[in-house]
Amino acid sequence: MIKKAIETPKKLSFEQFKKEVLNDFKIALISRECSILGRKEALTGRAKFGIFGGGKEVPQLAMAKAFNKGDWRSGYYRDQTFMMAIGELNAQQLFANLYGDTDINQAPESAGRQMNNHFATHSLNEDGTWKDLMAQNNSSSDISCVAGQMPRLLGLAQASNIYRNVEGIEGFTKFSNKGNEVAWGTIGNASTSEGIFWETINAAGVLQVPMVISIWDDEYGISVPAKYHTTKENISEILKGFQRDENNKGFEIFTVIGYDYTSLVEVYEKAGRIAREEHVPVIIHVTDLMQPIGHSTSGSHERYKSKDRLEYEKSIDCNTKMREWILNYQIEDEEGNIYRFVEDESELEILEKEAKDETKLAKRNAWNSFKNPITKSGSELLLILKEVAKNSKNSVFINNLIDQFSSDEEVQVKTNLVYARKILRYLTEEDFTAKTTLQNWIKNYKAFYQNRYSSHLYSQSAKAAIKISGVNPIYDKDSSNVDARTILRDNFREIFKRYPESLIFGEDTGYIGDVNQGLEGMQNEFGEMRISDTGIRETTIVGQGIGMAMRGLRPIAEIQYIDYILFALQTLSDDLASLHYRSAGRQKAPLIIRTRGHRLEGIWHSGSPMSGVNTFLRGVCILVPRNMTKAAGFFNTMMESDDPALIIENLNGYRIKEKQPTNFGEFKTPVGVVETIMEGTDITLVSYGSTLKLVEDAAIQLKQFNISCEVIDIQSLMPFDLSNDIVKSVQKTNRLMVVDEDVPGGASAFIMNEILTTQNAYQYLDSKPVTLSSEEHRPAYGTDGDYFSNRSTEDIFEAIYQIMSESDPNRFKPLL
Ligand SMILES: Cc1ncc(C[n+]2csc(CCOP(=O)(O)OP(=O)(O)O)c2C)c(N)n1
Ligand SMILES: [Mg+2]
Repeated sequence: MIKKAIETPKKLSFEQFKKEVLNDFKIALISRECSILGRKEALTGRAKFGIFGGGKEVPQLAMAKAFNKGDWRSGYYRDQTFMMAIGELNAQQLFANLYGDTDINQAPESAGRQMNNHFATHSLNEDGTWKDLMAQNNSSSDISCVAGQMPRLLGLAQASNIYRNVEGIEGFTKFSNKGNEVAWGTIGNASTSEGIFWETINAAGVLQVPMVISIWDDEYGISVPAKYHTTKENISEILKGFQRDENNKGFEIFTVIGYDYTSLVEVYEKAGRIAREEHVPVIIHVTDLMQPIGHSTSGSHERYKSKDRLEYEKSIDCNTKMREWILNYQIEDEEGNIYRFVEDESELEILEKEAKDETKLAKRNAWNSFKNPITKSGSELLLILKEVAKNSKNSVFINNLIDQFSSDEEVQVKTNLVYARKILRYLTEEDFTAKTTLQNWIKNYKAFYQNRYSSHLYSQSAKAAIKISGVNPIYDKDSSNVDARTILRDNFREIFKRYPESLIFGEDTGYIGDVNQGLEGMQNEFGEMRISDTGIRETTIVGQGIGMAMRGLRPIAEIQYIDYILFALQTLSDDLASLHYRSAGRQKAPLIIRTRGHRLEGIWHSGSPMSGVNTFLRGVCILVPRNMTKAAGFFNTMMESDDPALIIENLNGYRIKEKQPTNFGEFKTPVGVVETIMEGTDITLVSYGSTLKLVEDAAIQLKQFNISCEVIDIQSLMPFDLSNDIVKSVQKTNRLMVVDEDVPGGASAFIMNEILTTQNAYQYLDSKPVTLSSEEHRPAYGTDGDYFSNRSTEDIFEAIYQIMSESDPNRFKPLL
């Protein structure tokens, strides 16, 4: 019996220490076994692809020890051991994810939507409401693009700063305990070459956020060794300039060997403490890691690693090293008693056998859970098909397909559907009960799985943007006309008052109140934590927003001009837009991106790349208000919603006069709803943003030529005209023109497709439907550059006149 505590990490009694070490080792063993068996599952075809965390087990055990409830992880595909060690992943779930099980209870990461080892915990209940994030370990949902986890990591960490320092949000106890939460990032050595890694590091140093970044260094990025990736082949060496000192804030940087269990535990404990207590970011460079089974199932590393290298890697395998350490460990107390973890190797062999057996069982269970519903449906289908064959004149062909179906061993939902749908084709000329049964079976089965794969692109909760009704602005009798920017400003003031969890940040957003003064005076009123300037770094501005929104705050991230959104497009598209979808509705980031665009005059500061954002950002509401009152209304709507949104203000609209409403903070522009701003009978003109003003002017001028235009403001490109109002207009006018300032075939093509084919307007047309867009090149500089690049009122006038002239040349003689 051990009588006294001896010197062990964390001052545990020896028995506690031993228990913890052996428990850790078992997790490492199970994790390794998962990697080995998982690889086989992919190579034998049960899984499509596999990527695993073998060779990086031990440091992840240490990281898990320093991780507290309420903390966040933002990492990548190697972290299975960590997820197991914090209790958020077991072997069965790992295999369910690998098979692509669509049952979220089996495969909680993404319910079959992502490749395996893209980890996630659930922040949301099934109805989209927040869980108590302080009562659980949190992992933000991974993305495959290496380093893509970094911008979000910044925001996850920054949320702690906000919770610690901003007044009025003390009650947000589901999300934070006075900002004591750490965001833990992981990244591979090779991925540190990505620009967003450096952008995030710099921003984290400036912002002094509680993040701990682990760099798992196995000296390779797939087949490419470190000498092609990293200057001096040493990431912590080149990061040294970020080290804090007595005079300057910065990072704390540690380097630690990846198979040295006790040093790792010590370093992680220290790192966690520094980040948590001091809100200082920490980098841990974990060296001497390796890949026991190569990079992924796409290839084998024997192709590109020399024999010597492979031998060397074996010699530094962290699991083997930990095993040796356990075996050789002994400690003596003051009375000369010797303590060991195990008496001899046989104890470890038992542990190893247990790990193997448990993993095998977990794999089998996961496979059965994946397979059973599919084969069960297959059996049901088979009965229906046999009945169909009995009744059909084409039974020879059908029986042939039934035979193929019965012997088809592929376990996929697709297999069932392929045979069912092929057999249905043989029944086009026939009518009997079994046919109806088959038709219904196909419809229901397909709908069930379609939903499993396609739900939750947008919010499905009570706060979905499309469920929030519009509220009109109210005007006094003596409402005056004011500079439109002040409408935004006064509305923002109301937002910041109503939502203490709201904040806005961006380039020139804080001190001067944005480049167009839409936030004039707000920093004075609400403080620098909430209204703040950032560095020039669009991607991490968005990352701040994503991370903070995932932790219950309501950030508004400002991208100064829409032209520069391209810098952030990767993060917006890969991370923000896909978050709710890829987590099957279990994570959300209700972030608002504020930007300004359209018409200024110059290749940049003038763009309207709407087709780009509209295509890349499915999952985000794309809102294109025609004036600042409409824009303010969209901010109010989106603050009530849990969908993310991009709101594009008109760059040339800030100094235009608009009537001042009285109900700031309350009027709401509805999402997915168009507005008819001029009624007419000859042609429907559809546009959005600043072009709309030109369309309106042209329509007024055309009145004098007896051409009556109906002008519709789209307002919301995505979602688009949910009640199909545009087709109702075309039904009346029988003519259609879409005008915008994107490239030809850009957003106008999307809009035209929606109207003609989704809304079926093609059947009401008497004239060719026309799109009028800008030139293919970017808009040239100056007034004339604009005139020759974008469409002018004259262009719009003539294009409409031309349509009318073609339909009635006698009445409308050609102009040119
Ligand atoms: C942006 C991006 N580029 C390329 C890839 C393809 N890719 C996947 S993993 C990988 C290597 C990553 O190496 P490293 O960061 O060292 O991590 P490791 O796999 O070695 O742990 C590459 C190039 C990707 N997923 N994302
Ligand atoms: Mg690597």
